[in-house]
Amino acid sequence: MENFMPLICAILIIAVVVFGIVLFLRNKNGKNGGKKDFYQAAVYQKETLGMKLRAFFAGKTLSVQQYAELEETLISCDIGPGISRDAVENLRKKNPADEENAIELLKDYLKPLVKQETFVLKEGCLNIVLVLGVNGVGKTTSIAKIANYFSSQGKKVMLAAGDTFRAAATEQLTKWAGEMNIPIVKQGEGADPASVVFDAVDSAFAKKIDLLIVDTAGRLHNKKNLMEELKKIYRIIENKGGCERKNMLVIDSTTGQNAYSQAEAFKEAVGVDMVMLTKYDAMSKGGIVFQISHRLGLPFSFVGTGEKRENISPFNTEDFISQIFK
Ligand SMILES: Nc1nc2c(ncn2[C@@H]2O[C@H](COP(=O)(O)OP(=O)(O)OP(=O)(O)O)[C@@H](O)[C@H]2O)c(=O)[nH]1
Ligand SMILES: [Mg+2]
Repeated sequence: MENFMPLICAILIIAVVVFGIVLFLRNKNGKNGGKKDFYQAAVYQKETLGMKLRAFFAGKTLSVQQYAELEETLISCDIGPGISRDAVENLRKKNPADEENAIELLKDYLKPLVKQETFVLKEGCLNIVLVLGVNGVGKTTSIAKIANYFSSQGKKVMLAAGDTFRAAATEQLTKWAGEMNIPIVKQGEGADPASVVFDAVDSAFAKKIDLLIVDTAGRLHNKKNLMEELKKIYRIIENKGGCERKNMLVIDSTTGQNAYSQAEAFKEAVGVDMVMLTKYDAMSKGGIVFQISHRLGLPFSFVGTGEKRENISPFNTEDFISQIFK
């Protein structure tokens, strides 16, 4: 037995080292090999702005230093340096009695910065919504949600598969259309999206559709290509008519500062008339909404709160503010 002791010790040491390496790699990459799924990500960000602020105040009246820290806290929630500075300056002047009072004052200050605009269909004519957004934000899913929202109100809805860059994109939209039993206009992978949209608008007029929703690619070979393609699609919609045309930008609420740059880029390229905020389920982030709405002047129209087609509501600023300060 004694002869085997060094061997047993060596095996034990190797086992401990291998176990340690495996644990380290799992922690570093996450269980899915680096891909954090949405709900995992949500767990990491469970703390709402309200919770952060209550912990921060904890019964104190604030010193100059603490007002500066409060500003940092707001910035860390993606509310942006300019808005955060002004909000804290306003709060300092009002000299809140306690943390709940401070939170109410902050809410009152921030509420008017977020524009809400309900999207209402014009009656008896063709409304066209062109859906914009970078890849993965939830464009295709949001299209299914909006389609379901209006078709369950008895409106005639049609989809256009304008993302011809990925084969799976058209398949995904076709699946949604099939489930909802609504028509879709599509062509093969690699087809010219402008041509898909051209056909779709003609077909929508012929079928007396109330709402045509156009899916677009979120990524092409580069950003310039994407924006040029969107401009081309936009021009077709503009030329062919429709009584109401809206460019709807989709923003993922789990994204921070980058979402602002996305909004700026799409606004500059083709204009943005309304925004849909997605993945707002189980999430408390979304501070970027203040910057997008206030600095770029864009109104929010819908909020997506899950992966099912029923998971959509008209955006409501009051609810949004209550949610993030919960
Ligand atoms: N939890 C949650 N997931 C969502 C929501 N909206 C979309 N998703 C999910 O986000 C992922 C990407 O959604 P897509 O609709 O394919 O996004 P996309 O913008 O069309 O992506 P590309 O076509 O690649 O540009 C999918 O797994 C959706 O189920 C939402 O409101 N909540
Ligand atoms: Mg898509």
